[in-house]
Amino acid sequence: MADCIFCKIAAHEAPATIVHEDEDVVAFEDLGHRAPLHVLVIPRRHVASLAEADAATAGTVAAAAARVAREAGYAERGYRVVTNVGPDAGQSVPHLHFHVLAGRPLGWPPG
Ligand code: DGP
Repeated sequence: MADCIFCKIAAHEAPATIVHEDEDVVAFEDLGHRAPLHVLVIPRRHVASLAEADAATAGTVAAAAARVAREAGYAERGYRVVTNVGPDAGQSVPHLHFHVLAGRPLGWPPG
């Protein structure tokens, strides 16, 4: 999608610190860094949110999120994977992304 910042990151047309990429997904550090590990995992193909993703896309992104956490060393200690959908959840970028957060105790419920 032409004016989507995450599509541009996936196409290497905008800067990002990419920690993993393959033909289906790209994982890169979140600019906001809310935890020692804060990575966003996105599908390369533009999908606005989880509400519009098919099962294969959602599953591929979820599996990649777990892989990012595992490869960063948080499999035992734990981590959180969350995706915001729509305005009440605070979704600010309309391209499906799973946040992977780890490295500190994560409060529950989230704000
Ligand atoms: P959400 O609020 O769930 O839509 O999360 C969007 C996240 O995307 C937010 O934590 C900040 C991050 N973000 C927004 N623009 C950029 C960008 O250009 N580069 C990177 N690395 N992260 C971004």
